[in-house]
Amino acid sequence: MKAGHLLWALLLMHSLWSIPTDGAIRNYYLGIQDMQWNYAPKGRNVITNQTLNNDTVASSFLKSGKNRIGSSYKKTVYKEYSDGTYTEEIAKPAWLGFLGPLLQAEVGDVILIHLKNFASRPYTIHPHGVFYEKDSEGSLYPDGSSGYLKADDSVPPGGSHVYNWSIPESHAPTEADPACLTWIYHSHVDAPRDIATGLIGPLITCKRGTLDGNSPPQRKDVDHNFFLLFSVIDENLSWHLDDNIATYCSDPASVDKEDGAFQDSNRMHAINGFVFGNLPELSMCAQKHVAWHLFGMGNEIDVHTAFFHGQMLSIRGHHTDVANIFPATFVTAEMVPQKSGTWLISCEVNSHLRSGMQAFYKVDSCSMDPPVDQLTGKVRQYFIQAHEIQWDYGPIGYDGRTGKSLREPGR
Ligand SMILES: [Cu+2]
Repeated sequence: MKAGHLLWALLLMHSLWSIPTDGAIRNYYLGIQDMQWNYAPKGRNVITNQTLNNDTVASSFLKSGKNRIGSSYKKTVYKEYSDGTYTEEIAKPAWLGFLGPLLQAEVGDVILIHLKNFASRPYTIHPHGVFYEKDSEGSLYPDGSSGYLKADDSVPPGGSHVYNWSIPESHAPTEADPACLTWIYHSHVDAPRDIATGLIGPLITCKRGTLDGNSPPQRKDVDHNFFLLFSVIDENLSWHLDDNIATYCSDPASVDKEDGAFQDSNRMHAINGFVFGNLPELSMCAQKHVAWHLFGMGNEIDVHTAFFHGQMLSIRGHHTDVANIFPATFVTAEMVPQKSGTWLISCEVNSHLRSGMQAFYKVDSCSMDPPVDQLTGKVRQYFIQAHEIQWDYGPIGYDGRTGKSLREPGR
């Protein structure tokens, strides 16, 4: 080993182990890997139960053709392994889609991410919601750092880096916060393109005593823990766009990458990378405590209103049934489902709902007795009929501001 390399290694070891912790040291072995991803593995619109041949909207995103990629894309994602040999992959729930594995820690803990890049471009891992120093930020920008402080900024193909993150009291959930806060991690060499390519995953930081000692740790305070990314994933930004055109379009030469209709066909209105109800079932028991960790990423189109049909959510101490999600916002919602059945989660933004941003969640009774009906109020009846009417948006007939008639042509 050259003297310079030895110095780097020593400085790196110093930076890794010098943070004192009274909590656990949580090691995660993450490999960055290429994969093929299908946004609609069931091959149909599950919400309307239509085949693609009978559904012009769904097929405009999902059917491949002469100059259309269709439902499958090459992506690059984070995968978790059991140790530093990166040979045994740790399974994750199917509903997580292409998201990376769940990372979790308590206040006082240190998270060590052993990242290895098996893909063909430089990538990193950059977290939200935890403490890190310059050697563990994972973001490439001109911050004046150099030497070993720069090694985290871009991990080349075949390279690796250990990122050291911690959860000091300054980053802890407050008394008024839920037991675990919702965060994410993602690659940040070119963040918009890295994330569109698939490099994003969930992270939670919890109050002390929330996680049990199992591997992986389970939360003691809730019965179910779900993570949903609402994002119009823009495959036009993916590093693999040219690859995907070459692989999936039957006449790649006919593709015009600047064509608006082609670009629209690659904007996948997804929840965890699934569209049109293809998200594998999110199952839970009635009367149990459910934590929903919701987050958004993307562009100005990524204004999402996630409506959980049939149940009530609690967000920041308020009851609601819709969660507001914007790019890089992280929402922790709690639910105690009251009624069993299959229920819809849909983004209420019209064009998003129409373009497939919907999924099902299933509440089973799990032999839990329903709560005793304690309603003591009145029964209030309303008799409502639907009518067709003629509606006039300007009944006074003139512009109230200018006084000019609304009826004259050209006004
Ligand atoms: Cu939306």
